[in-house]
Amino acid sequence: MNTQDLLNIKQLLASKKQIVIVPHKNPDGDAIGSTLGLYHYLLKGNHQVHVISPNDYPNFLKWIPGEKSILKHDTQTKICEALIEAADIIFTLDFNALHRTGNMETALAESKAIKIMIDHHQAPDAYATYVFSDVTMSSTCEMVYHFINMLGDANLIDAPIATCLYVGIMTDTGSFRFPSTTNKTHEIIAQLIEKGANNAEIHNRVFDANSYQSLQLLGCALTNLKIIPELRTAYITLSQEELNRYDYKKGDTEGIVNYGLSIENMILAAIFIEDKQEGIIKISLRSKGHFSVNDMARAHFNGGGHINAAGGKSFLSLKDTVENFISILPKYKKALNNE
Ligand SMILES: [Mn+2]
Repeated sequence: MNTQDLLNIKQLLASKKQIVIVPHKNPDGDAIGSTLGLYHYLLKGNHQVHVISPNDYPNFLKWIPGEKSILKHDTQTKICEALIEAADIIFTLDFNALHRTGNMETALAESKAIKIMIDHHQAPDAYATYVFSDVTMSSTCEMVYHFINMLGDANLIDAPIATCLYVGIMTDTGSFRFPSTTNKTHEIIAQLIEKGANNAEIHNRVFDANSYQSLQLLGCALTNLKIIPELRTAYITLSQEELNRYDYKKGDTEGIVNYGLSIENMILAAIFIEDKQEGIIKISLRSKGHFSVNDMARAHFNGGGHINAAGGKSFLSLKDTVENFISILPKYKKALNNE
């Protein structure tokens, strides 16, 4: 984002505006944290601000300051579409292609509002007037921190904003351990604690929110885990029947894919989750080092993401999806063994 863009945005925000902030569908900690962090900041500018999520999000995020004000497009479609149509400015956070908002795509595309993208995924689409895109950033929350700073408003960051931004940096960096975590990330985290983010409490609220059933589901996933040692790959499957058996709730499978990578020598981990309602297999891919699951997801699984974390989907059955995955792995043998 260049100086002229920043000046324009500053000018734009100098008078009262109707603003809508949108995260991607199935929002995670970074999507909810960044939209709410920006929400609290913009409210200080006397604007009318609404966060509109395409759909619901996991319970472990349902305590973040301002969370109760989030509107959900899938259940509150009319009011959400009216707000989108009336908006002067629409911020899109933690995604860079409008189809990532599911059924909100058309309303967003048709809106005449000035669009501002803040995002750290690869290959942004060209729908926004102003684009703050940086794939080296740990999280969109880290970028919102920079955005507020670049507008000269670091002094406006208070405890609610700090708490929101802390959540997304923490969840997108695997609690500050992924390679995207830099010294700058830690400096920002130090600032956020200084401004009032209660780090110990935030970790407890996000990570110690398991239900008995969700731990049983984790047990089932770990029982299903398979490894292919010569291809340094681990994968997990969860069928719809298994999800039902353990009373699956949104968020219960969050992070399970990472267990595969915790096995010695593994470079690639995948989880395949059957979703009978949508008629797809949801796929999450994780990797270590230079092996790009973003490339793999784009080439084979209708998805994408980052080098070490990506997602996709398959329209085959669960069994056929796994067979397909196993059949393409040998192509990557050299890359997997070079790590
Ligand atoms: Mn993110």
